Amino acid sequence: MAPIAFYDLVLDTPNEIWSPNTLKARIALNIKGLDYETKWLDFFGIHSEIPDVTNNGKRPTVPVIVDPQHDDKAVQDSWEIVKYLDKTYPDTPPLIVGNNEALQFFFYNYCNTNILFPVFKLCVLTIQKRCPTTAIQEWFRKDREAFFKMTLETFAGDEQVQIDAIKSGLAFIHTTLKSYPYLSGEKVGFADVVLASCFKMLSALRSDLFEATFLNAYPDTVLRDWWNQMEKYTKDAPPAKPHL
Ligand SMILES: N[C@@H](CCC(=O)N[C@@H](CS)C(=O)NCC(=O)O)C(=O)O
Repeated sequence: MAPIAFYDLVLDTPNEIWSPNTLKARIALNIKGLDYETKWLDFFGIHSEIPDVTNNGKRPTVPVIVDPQHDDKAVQDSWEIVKYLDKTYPDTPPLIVGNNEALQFFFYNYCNTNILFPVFKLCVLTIQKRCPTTAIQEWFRKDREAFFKMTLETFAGDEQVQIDAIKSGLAFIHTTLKSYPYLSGEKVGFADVVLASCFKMLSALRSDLFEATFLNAYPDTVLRDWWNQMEKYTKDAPPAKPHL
């Protein structure tokens, strides 16, 4: 059977997994053990190719998946992709478990504001430098500076301020993981997918800050133990099934 086509965003290093939005869809595919093939696009490729894939008139972004098992259905947006995969592949591990869709959506938004936003500030200058061509570097700076209404350097701000913000955003996450193996309870769920995408982004783009900011944010192994369970889902294919 043809694999699901999964569109991801590349910087200057082929096959490098780093983007927090595409990671949410990738981690979901990996937890579910679904077969997929990554199609790497740079920022310009997103704008030239995705409109023809999605045909929905929306601003082109990744992740997008195209599912050949279901009439080549195209789904855009990580949250929509995870809901689609749960519904379409009910025999795979569900990520929005039971009747908790709104709670998972709450955590997704919590994490975007309190963890991903400061992580993005720590990474933004690296992303800009590592866009694969000078033209894309210039476009990225212009586009984001117009959006944030300030220079990227001003937006990035003081690293310690971002690290402190992440630590405070992690407080109740840490409390939760002291009592449960996953943020979603006994089994991995979408909240874990969302947080893991932030961990992976920082470890890929700012490995110099990763341990101190996330793994050693608290003087115990709670966050490290959780990451040890999650990291295997951030790779380019589902983890190998154990031989029985
Ligand atoms: N809410 C969307 C956000 C997607 C998004 O912003 N993706 C970025 C890559 S990380 C993108 O495609 N940007 C294209 C652009 O900036 O023009 C999701 O979760 O899928």
